[in-house]
Amino acid sequence: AAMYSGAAAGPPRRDFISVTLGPEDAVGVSGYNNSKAWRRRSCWRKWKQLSRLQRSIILFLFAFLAVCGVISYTSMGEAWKSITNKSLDDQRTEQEIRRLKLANPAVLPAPQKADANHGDYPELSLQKPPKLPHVRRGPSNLQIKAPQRDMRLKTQHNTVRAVEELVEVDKVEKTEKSIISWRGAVIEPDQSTEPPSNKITEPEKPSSVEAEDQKEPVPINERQLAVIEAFRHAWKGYKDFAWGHDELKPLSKSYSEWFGLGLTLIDALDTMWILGLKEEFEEARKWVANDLVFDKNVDVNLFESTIRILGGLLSTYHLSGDSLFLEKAKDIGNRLMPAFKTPSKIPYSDVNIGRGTAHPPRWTSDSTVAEVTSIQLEFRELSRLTGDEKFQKAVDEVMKHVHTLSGKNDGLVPMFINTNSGQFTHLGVYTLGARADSYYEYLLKQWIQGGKKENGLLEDYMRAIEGVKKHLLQRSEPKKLTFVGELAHGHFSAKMDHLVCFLPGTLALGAHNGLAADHMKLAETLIETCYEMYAQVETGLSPEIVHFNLHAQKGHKDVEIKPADRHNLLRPETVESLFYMYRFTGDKKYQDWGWEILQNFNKYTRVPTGGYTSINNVQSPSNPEPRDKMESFFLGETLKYMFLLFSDDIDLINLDKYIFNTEAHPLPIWVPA
Ligand code: DMJ
Repeated sequence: AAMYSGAAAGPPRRDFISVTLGPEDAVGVSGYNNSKAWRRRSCWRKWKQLSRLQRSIILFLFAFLAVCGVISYTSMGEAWKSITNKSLDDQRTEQEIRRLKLANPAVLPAPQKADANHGDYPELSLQKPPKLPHVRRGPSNLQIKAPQRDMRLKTQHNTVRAVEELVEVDKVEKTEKSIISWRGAVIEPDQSTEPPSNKITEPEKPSSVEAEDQKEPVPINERQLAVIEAFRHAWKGYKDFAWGHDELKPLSKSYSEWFGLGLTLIDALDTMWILGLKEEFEEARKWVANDLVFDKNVDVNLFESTIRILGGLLSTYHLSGDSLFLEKAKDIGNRLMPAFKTPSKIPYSDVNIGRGTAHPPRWTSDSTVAEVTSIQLEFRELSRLTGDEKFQKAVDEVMKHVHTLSGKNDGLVPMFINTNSGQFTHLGVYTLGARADSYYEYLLKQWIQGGKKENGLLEDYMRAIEGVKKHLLQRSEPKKLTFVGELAHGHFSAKMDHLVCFLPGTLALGAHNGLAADHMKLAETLIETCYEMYAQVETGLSPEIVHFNLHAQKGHKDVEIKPADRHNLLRPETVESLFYMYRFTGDKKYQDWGWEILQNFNKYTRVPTGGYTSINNVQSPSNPEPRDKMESFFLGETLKYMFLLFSDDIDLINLDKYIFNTEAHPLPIWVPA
């Protein structure tokens, strides 16, 4: 404005009137009293002083500004409206998030925790699903991701984005959930469509000792107490009348000798350990320490002394950890070795453990097939414990030799083998009973003992079971019980030894170890038959041998008994199989059947003054004709399997850690290197 002052000196021009307003303004400033009337008047005067052109321009400018104002008002109103609506939406979204959070509280951790431990929650589960073998199924996987979801909600101010992320996370979770169930369907072994017979599983590591130690002890139940009572009663008879001798004669209150090695006492050692009979065990241990001497001029049967004495000492060593039993096992093992000095390396049946000489029975140079092929578990274990491979070498050679022999019928073996030629003799007769039984049992059990690697053994076992199915299975009348008969030169005989009742248990053990599922089916059928061999008899006790009726006859049951076969020796095979069946199926009927059998032993074979006795006539409840002998396997096997059958503790001799020898002595399954 000061620049224009010089211009005011020229001719007066209306355009410069505004410049002359300065003094007025100055006056006005000095006399400023903020009066509205004064300002109105002054403005109007000034307006009047403007030219028409000036007034038109100003009016035009005002009109233009007014139009602009209206336009911008409209667009700002829209913007405002949208802002207002958006915040309402946001409020709803937050409610939705809260609702979602509450709907799934189990998988969401406490929010503070998520914030506080931001770094503790791994990112990987969202990005990378874990690899298949380590998949933890179901909620545990979701638990790992849940904190991220919550964390994001807490740390994001933009709720819209939070919702987007929530949807994304849910999508990932849904995908992962379905992946998990899909994986489950594929990897579940029981849903496998692969034929189980082709499945040779990797060696399983037995569960750790520490895990067992941490376990709560499972209390002993009523039925187990009844077994303990029965054992004590049997032991009382042995202690009172047969201490240190082979077998109790409970009626004559005396004893019988077979090898003169305290057979019952050694056979019963691990049973006492398992039943928790500490006092009795300690007393028996003292006898072993002070009185058990193998340096004796006595002939022993290789098989019987291996399964009862060597097997009993080895298992007691494993259970108790007491090296006394290992020393004794080494001693008897060494003394039995001369049996293998034969032209064929198929061992002789008898050994003089004092002289170190061996020989076949007087009437033949044959050995029994079951005998020479059922000493392997024990000798192999002795090698493992002593580091001396001679024991294992000797018995492995027998198995390898038998594996290659001709004379088998679809895996079924004859009953005799010659110690000179090494060939089977008496060809053409096939049974799963006496003289062949434990050959089949030990094929499977050696395979398991050695960590399921010796495929020759498995091959022979699988082939033999096919042979049983093809040649020896028939169904009886009227109950259509499946039984295992015998084959003699092409003729089927409906005869079945009680000894064959080991088979359901062995089949079940094989199925448990990954073999064909139809083996388990067969086991279930056969154990029913074995039970009927007791249930259909007047005393509820099985005879030594039964014949099954193949044709229905009025008034006849499935089971027929010949006078020469109606004795019962307190044998274990049926209770043994009941034990396996109960362990693998959990079906209580097997326990109930075993309970019936125990009660019938108590009713017909218990001798009041101590001990139990074999009987001559299972068909006569009024006079079962006691035989006056308690076999060592009644304490070594029958009562042990009863006790285990009634137990619900699968770690009481865990079948994935131990393998029972044919005299019920548990030996460890070798842990794979
Ligand atoms: C036991 O010595 C063994 O179980 C053997 O395998 C067969 N005979 C008796 C029991 O019956």
